[in-house]
Formats: sequence, structure tokens, C-alpha cells
Amino acid sequence: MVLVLILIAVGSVVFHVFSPWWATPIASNWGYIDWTIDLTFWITGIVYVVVLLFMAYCLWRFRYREGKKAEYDPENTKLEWLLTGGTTIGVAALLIPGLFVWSQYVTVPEEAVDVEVVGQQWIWSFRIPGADGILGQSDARRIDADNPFGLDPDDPNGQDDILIDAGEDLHLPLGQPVRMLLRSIDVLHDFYVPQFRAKMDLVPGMITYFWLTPTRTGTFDILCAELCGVGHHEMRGLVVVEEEGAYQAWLAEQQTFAQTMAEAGIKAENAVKLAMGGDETSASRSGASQWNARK
Ligand SMILES: [Cu+2]
Repeated sequence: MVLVLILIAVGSVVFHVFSPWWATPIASNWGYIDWTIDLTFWITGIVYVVVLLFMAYCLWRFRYREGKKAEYDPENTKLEWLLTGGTTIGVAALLIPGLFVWSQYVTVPEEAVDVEVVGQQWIWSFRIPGADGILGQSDARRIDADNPFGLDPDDPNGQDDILIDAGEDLHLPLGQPVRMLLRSIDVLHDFYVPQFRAKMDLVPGMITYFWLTPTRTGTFDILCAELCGVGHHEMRGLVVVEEEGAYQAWLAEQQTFAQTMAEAGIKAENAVKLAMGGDETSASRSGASQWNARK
């Protein structure tokens, strides 16, 4: 048994060192998050090895011997202080760095630009403010086939918003801080790009956010990290980090909200002519309370 415990301790360390499962190379400014995870590994790893070796030592040192009797020691103030103090320092060391990193994670720098991430079962879509830098107001109640983002057609800020439909890749310019505004239109999702070391829940009815600066070019997977239904595993996307020039060229090819609504309007007109129906958009426009993507 002593040998088994020692082998488990040594084996775990050796497996960790030679494991093929290391983090992907980082692609954002969040080296702090890696640092915090490393610290957690060191603290929990050392405690794990020490506890195993201590158990092995006790098994051997206090093994059965003829005539030996165990000592009864229910109150040992010194030992209790030592264990309580040690545990307190260990737990504090695990938690405190995370609080510092978190405060930076949600403190968005002035120069950050907004990008909206919209999650729904089981697709990602994105919205980028146009030249005005402001995202127009949105409301889940306005969502329909022609307006999948639920934008307010009367809000001037929304007209130039660039819509990246489901299935298309999100592009981000290298070195530009971005504030990711996360919006879900059905259930809980979680936006996660492993190379960015950044993730956050999308919560229906509210807008959550964090920020990051992409630090190298490349194409990275977007995963949903919240079990969000039977299609959860298919909820994937791609984010392309590229140089400013390539980014601007891509941006110029994208459609604005005004353009998509104009197209939908032509389609609707044709449909009305065919069916002699009423105005199908007026009901969805009226009375809906609004919440703003900008805080
Ligand atoms: Cu999801």
C-alpha cells in the first residue's frame, strides 16, 4: 500500500509533465489567466503530492508492531492552528489572483470597440457597429425572418450596424482591443475561444461583456461552453484575426442592417402584391419595450 501511494504520486507528476494535452498557444492579452491557472496547478499539485507521501509515511511509520499502543490525542491546539492557518493561506492564494484578473477582465479600456455576439440554439451571429461606433437598440420581441437580430428599424444608430449572419466567420483586427457584448435570444450559452483564454455566459434578458486584444493572426474555433440543448455540440463558429488592411477589406463586403431591411422590404412588397395581405411588420414594431446594447 505504501508503494502504491508513492507510485500514484510519482505517476501523476510524470503523466502531467509528459502529457500531450497542453494549452493551445495563446492569441490574446490574457496571459494573466494562464498565470492564474499555473499557480492553481502548482498549489494543488504540491498539496496533492505532500498528502499522498504523508499518508504513505504514516502507513509505514505507524504500522502494527507487537505491544505498541496508539496514543489518544483528541485536542492538539498547536496542530489545529497549524492546519487551519495553512489551509487558509492555501485557499487565499488560490482565490486572490483570480479576483485581480477578473477586475481587469471586465474593466474595458477606453479605446476598445464594440462587437456583439448573439447566441441562439445552436448558432452564433455577430454585429459590428458601423461608422458611428454605436450599436442600435435591439429587442428579442422584434425578431423575425427578416430581422433576425431584432433591431429597431427606427433607431438611426442601428442603420449602419454590420450584421454577420449565422454560419459566417467573425473577423477581428489584430491588436485592437474589443469589448465583446454577449446576448442570447433563447437559453444560456457560453462564448468561448480557447486561444483567447476568454469565455463568458450569454444570459437571456441581459447583456454580459468582457474585453480582449487579439495578439496574433489566425483562425480560431468558437465553442459554446454551456450545455444548451441537443445541438450543443454543433454550436461552433470561427473567429479570424487579421491585419488591419485585410480586416477593412472584409468589413467592406458585409451588409448593413439598412441594406438587409431594404432587401426584405422588396421581398415583402412582392409578397403583399401576391397575397393582398396587411402590413405584417406594424404589430411587431409597436409598444415593445427596449433595452440598449450600450450601457
Ligand atoms: Cu450554446
